[in-house]
Amino acid sequence: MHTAVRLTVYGAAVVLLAVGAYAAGTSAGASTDHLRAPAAHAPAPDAAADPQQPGGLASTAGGYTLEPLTPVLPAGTGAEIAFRITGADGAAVTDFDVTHEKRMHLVLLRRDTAGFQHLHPTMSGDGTWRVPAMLDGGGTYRAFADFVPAGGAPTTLGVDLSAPGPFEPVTPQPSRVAELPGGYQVRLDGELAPGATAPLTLTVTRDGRPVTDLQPHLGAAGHLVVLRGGDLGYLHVHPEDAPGTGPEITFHAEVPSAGTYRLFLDFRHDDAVHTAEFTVPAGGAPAPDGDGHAHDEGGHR
Ligand SMILES: [Cu+2]
Repeated sequence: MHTAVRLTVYGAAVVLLAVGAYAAGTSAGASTDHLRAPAAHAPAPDAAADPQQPGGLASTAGGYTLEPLTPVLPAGTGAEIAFRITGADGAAVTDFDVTHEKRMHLVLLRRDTAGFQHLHPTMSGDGTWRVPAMLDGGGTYRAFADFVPAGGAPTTLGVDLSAPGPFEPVTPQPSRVAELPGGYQVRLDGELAPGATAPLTLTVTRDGRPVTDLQPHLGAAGHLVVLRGGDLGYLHVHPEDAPGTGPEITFHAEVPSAGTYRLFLDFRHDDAVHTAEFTVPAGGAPAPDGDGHAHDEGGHR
């Protein structure tokens, strides 16, 4: 609890510093768009009391440390990620609670948010977790370990991993409709509002028809990971009610600040896991009211 508050205050200070530096450097030509950003971040004291702050920004929190054993990985297939979670005494932790059907969830993606993977490592007796991964090119990757130490609080720690070689950076544009292999389409409805809990509804169709036989995945109808653009702050999202079978999956999401968020939905259908990704702004100018044309490209603010 104390750690979370401290991190929050520190995060707010960094944001203010960054905004101050930016304003100083561009004061002559600053547009109102840029001036709006500091206002959106103003209620930092309230946010400090909000327990739902992004995780994964630090490799150490609450006395636990994510220690990568493979800080450099080969690009392509054949990579194996290995890591340990150590406690305050430096020893590897070996006792974890099961959450969402697993003792460890590892989310991996490149720093530019390409190549999202949600993996489930296995632990050997000495507390070393290992999992094969496929890195689609070189670059800096972010790995998030999402776990609950036995009897402890849900914890998300993050580290950077590197892969040698070139890559083509992606710059995701706002997008609420994901087209997937196999004829799947997933549409995201709902708005992210800084500091407020908002329902998000994801609707799955295949070849234009609603999918009504989704299979349970990690004990739910789907699993959603939300990351803040820019720093990849990792947000916990809570699914609504009991697992359904589609076509709609509803989550409650709360984002701590204005900005652009990346959302990754894993769902299971036809005995395979599919991933749909979205890019959604929060705060700032109100979006033009959606009347079903969420995927056209007129989303400039
Ligand atoms: Cu998982």
